[in-house]
Amino acid sequence: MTTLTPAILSELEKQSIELPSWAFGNSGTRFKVFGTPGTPRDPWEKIADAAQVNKYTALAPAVALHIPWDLVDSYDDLRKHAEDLGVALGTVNSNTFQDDEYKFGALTHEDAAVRQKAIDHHLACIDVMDATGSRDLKIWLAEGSNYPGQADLRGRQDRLNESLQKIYARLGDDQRLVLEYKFFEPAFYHTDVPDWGTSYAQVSTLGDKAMVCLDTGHHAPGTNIEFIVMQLLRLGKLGSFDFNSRFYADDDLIVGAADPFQLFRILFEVIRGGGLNNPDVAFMLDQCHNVEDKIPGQIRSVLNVQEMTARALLVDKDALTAAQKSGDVLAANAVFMDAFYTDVRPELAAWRESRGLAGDPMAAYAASGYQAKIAADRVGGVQAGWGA
Ligand code: PSV
Ligand code: MN
Ligand code: MN
Repeated sequence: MTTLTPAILSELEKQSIELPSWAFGNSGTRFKVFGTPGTPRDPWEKIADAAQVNKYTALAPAVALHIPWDLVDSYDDLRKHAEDLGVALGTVNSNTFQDDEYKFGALTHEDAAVRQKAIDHHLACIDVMDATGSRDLKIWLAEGSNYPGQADLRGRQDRLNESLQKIYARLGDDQRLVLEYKFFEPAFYHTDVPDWGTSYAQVSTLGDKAMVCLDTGHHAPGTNIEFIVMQLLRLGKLGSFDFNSRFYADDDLIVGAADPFQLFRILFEVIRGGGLNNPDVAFMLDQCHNVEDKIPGQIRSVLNVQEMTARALLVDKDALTAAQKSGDVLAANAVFMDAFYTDVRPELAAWRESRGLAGDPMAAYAASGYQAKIAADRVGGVQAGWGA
């Protein structure tokens, strides 16, 4: 039985998901970082590995950078290297969470000199974007406090806004700033951008080129994330996603692994709100692969997004609307669940083959020998980790 219509397949064909360069480095928890043979030693090798994901899936044509983890002498050369491998350089992520000066904040710090250092880092990131051709500067701030009374909550919001204004003013006409929120960690009492409302309040004062970034792992357990997706799309301020999944906190596990139904619900609202293949909404992964191989971990991730997008596109919208309008609760729910429970994997495999791709990208990558080759070639040097 064919369920994926030509219209659905054409939507899926346009789908693109940006990969984070740091997913290819070693990562772990604060207890242990496990290395894997063949882990990239520099940004050039991270991009080469990311290109493998695109080669087997045709889903991941761009790689996001994290500065300074991905520091190189020439971003023009890095851009050419990526293009030679069939991918582009994407979002540039700033990093103001690893310097001692930022212990009590960066863009919100009491000391103007520290704030200026953090602003200058963002301006340097925009210089990188000019060279790489990247559109988006993604800002996630590790700022906040641990104890009630420790910080002037309101003063920090005001300083944050002043700092963001200065960064925003440096953006080119075709560049954007996306502000990512996270409700806790590394600060545990308050975080300066804890939720979508704060991010929205901040970016709304900046202008049209400032949007909200929604990381699916950055909410309190039980939060209805698809509602936030709906609201931000409704407000025209959903700039990007950091996709991952989690069981407890900011676990950064493979997207769709912990809760495929949540991924389905999110993608349904993306589609409902006109966000699918909308250039204003960037789809990105933000994941770590602590115990599994990184390249197949990323292949699995983009396939999970594709699969749940296909299922969300299957929802019979006319039947759903009719049931909603007539107040038929169970019929509406049944329409929704019918789509979610449809196994689209065989059809997606056949469709991939019809486009010259492997039906099973995981198996094709495993059979390619690439993993053994990088394990043999990349001996010596320092393996890149989360943070290098
Ligand atoms: C913070 O938890 C975050 O989600 C931000 O996007 C960082 O840039 C990223 O993780 C680093 O992995
Ligand atoms: Mn993130
Ligand atoms: Mn995170």
